Amino acid sequence: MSSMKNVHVLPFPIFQDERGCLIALESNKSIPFELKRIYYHFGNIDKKPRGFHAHKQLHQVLICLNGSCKIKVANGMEKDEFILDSPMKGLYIGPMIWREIEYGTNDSVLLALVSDYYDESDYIRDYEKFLANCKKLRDKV
Ligand code: T46
Repeated sequence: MSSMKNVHVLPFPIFQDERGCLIALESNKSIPFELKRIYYHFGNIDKKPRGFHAHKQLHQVLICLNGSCKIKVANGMEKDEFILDSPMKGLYIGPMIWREIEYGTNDSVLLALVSDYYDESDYIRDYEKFLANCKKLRDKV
């Protein structure tokens, strides 16, 4: 369990019977925000890392539906990492968290449930800028 604010694992309730498993996720309930967008990563044959940015406002839940992914996170002070290797859990990542994604297998499918529409101006894609913004926020409080 991470102590980092704005990052935590969400274990999902599962309905399992002889037909297999079903997980149902709802906005503002199992997903801790109003859902506006979904996207997914797949077909990463060479397992090239993705991410390398933070979001100013966006909330996301990442779920690995197939294969496995390592999610590395940083908040400007601490770093942590999580393995997602089951559709039975998600990783919540809130605003101002740098994320880098490594793929354990080339058939990994990573689903993202997202709190807002795509907006490039919400991204911080430069790590030095990210660190400077984190410091500004810390100095404010
Ligand atoms: C994140 C990590 C985990 C769109 O047009 N709409 C979208 O909703 C998204 C997510 C992307 N795009 C376009 C923008 C780029 O031209 O798709 C292209 C690839 O996006 P990006 O380089 O941002 O992909 P990742 O894998 O580095 O980052 C994505 C998400 O953008 C990001 O929010 O947290 O996955």
